[in-house]
Amino acid sequence: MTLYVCWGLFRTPKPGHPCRNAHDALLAAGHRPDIVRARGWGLLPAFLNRTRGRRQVRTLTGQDWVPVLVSGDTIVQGSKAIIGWAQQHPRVPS
Ligand SMILES: N[C@@H](CCC(=O)N[C@@H](CS)C(=O)NCC(=O)O)C(=O)O
Repeated sequence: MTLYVCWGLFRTPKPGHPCRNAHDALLAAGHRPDIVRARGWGLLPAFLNRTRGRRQVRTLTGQDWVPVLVSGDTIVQGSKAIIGWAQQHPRVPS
């Protein structure tokens, strides 16, 4: 499972940093996603946004916004959708 985030998982005042909120929800559901930083900035022209993470986000979703979760064949874009997914898919211990 991979979570694409912007520059990191820093904490901000409420309503909180979307990437951090998504990560917290995944942890609370028992997941330990690999983190890929997209860096860059979506409002910059594409040629200035050539990090590996950002290229992958574009390829996966056709847009630049993170967080994006990839779990198997499932792609979930946006913190609220990821939080909902995490609540519905708690990790089942093996
Ligand atoms: N409503 C979105 C907002 C997400 C958001 O603000 N993402 C920022 C990073 S924290 C972003 O992708 N900004 C554009 C960019 O970094 O290119 C959500 O909750 O997921």
